Order: sequence, then structure tokens, then C-alpha cells
Amino acid sequence: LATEVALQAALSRSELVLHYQPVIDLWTGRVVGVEALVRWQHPERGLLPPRHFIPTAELSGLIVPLGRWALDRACRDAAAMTGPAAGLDVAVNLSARQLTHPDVVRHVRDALESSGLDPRRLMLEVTESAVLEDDEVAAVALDTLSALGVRIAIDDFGTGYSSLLYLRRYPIDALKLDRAFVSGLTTSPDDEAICASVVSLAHAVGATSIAEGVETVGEYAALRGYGCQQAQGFLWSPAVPIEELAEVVVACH
Ligand code: G
Ligand code: G
Ligand code: MN
Ligand code: NA
Repeated sequence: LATEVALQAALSRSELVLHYQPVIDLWTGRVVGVEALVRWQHPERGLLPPRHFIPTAELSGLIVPLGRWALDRACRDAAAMTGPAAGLDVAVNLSARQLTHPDVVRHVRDALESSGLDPRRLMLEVTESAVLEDDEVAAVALDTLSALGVRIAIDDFGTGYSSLLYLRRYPIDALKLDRAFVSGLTTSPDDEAICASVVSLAHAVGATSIAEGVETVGEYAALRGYGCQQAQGFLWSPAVPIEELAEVVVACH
């Protein structure tokens, strides 16, 4: 695992990069957005996935500057997207520490203003645990962000708890169905029931249903059958550098 000192240095040396995974509208088959996922371009160890350094960032509090960097970068990249990638929505992961940080609204507003990105193109992904950590503070932050026009998604939906309460309490625009359930589609009747239920729950509360980690045509067909609206996964594309995005968008269509 990365140390705090090494990660701090990486952040100041600009060794972090964002890759973008396409999100597909299952009805039209078109790419409608991307999820921004951070990687560390390590000078010796190569490209490191988030699990090597996000836990350290969370524990040390570096997740706040790291997350702010990701937010700024993603907004600027999205605003500058051209050709086949023009106008795509962008989803950015927000950790619990960011969501409950006193300056979170200012950080998001600054990222929008300095990039010129239409707030409606930005979706912030928060986990159930993030919302749980500081209920009242999270509620105020989410309401304020929502009023800016930014959309809010619950990431890894179904893996935390009290999920249903959040739907009533927070301005939720999308539910991201966790990969754990999606990978059981076509093999586990329980996972099939869970996926179908989350999709209809999303529909019932007026939220967009987004499936994660779709790898097979069978999973895709099942989700489409349940009425799931959007999906992402290796079936279409992993997260790719911004330079490759236009090409990937064309290939997905
Ligand atoms: O890309 P990969 O599937 O390895 O990402 C694993 C997880 O790392 C993501 O699901 C997400 O929860 C987390 N992650 C990726 N990028 C960011 C980021 O910019 N901020 C935060 N807080 N988490 C991220
Ligand atoms: O935000 P979250 O932690 O859910 O990020 C999604 C993670 O899942 C990313 O790290 C991404 O690299 C990974 N991922 C995306 N699509 C697939 C997929 O189809 N299969 C698997 N196994 N992982 C995926
Ligand atoms: Mn996510
Ligand atoms: Na997730």
C-alpha cells in the first residue's frame, strides 16, 4: 500500500491521472456519460489502480485534496470534450470525508465555475457509508449540491445499509447497482431478484438505474429485461485515458 508521504508527493508532482469509463444508455445503445476513475502513474511501479492508494488517502485525509483535484480535472476534461465525446455527462466519486468537509459545496462550485461545465452534466457518486457517517452534514451538503443542478448517485447500492431511508431523506437522482449483484446475474436467482428489485425501486423513486461491472451479453440482456436504464462494464469498455475516449465512444455505438 502507498504511504501517506509518497501519495502526498504524487499529488504535488501531478502523477495522478483520471481514466474514463463509458456509461451506456441501454435503450438507445448510445454512450451517455463517463465515470472518472483515478489512477496513479507511478514512476517505478507503473499505473496503479485506486485500491493501492485510496485507502491510504482516506485514512490520512489526503482524500480531500486528491478528490478535489479529481473533481477539477473531471469538470475541465468534460467541458473540453469534443467530437464523439462532446456533451457527455461525467460522474465523479466523492468520499465520505469529502462529502462531510465544510468546504465541499465551495469546491464543487469552484470546479464548475472554473471549467464552465453545465452543472447538469456533473453527477457525484456517494456511497451509503458516506451518507451514514455524518447524517445531518451530509443532508445539508447534498441538498445544496442538488440545488446547484448537480446530480447525486448512490454508488455500490445495496452493499451498505439503511439504503431505503436515504432515498427518502436525500435528493437521489441515480442508483448504481453494485457489480457484486450484476456478476451473479444468470447464475444466482437471488442476485437476479436483487437486480430486478433495485431497478424497479429506482424507477419507483424517479431515479436512474445504472448497473456496474457488466461483463457479458447475458448480464446485459437480463438488465435490459428488467428495464435498467444505463450500464457500464468491460462488455463495452474499461476506463480509458481521455485521449482514447472519442475512439471508444464510436466503438461502443
Ligand atoms: O478503477 P477501479 O475499479 O479500480 O476503482 C475502484 C474504486 O476506487 C472505485 O469504485 C471508487 O470507489 C474508487 N475511486 C476511483 N476514483 C476515485 C476518486 O476520484 N475519488 C474517490 N473517492 N474514489 C475513487
Ligand atoms: O466507483 P466504483 O468503485 O464502483 O468503480 C468501479 C470499478 O469497477 C472501477 O475500479 C472499474 O475499473 C471496475 N470495473 C468497471 N467495469 C468492470 C467490469 O466490467 N468488471 C470488473 N470486474 N470491474 C469493473
Ligand atoms: Mn463509482
Ligand atoms: Na461502485
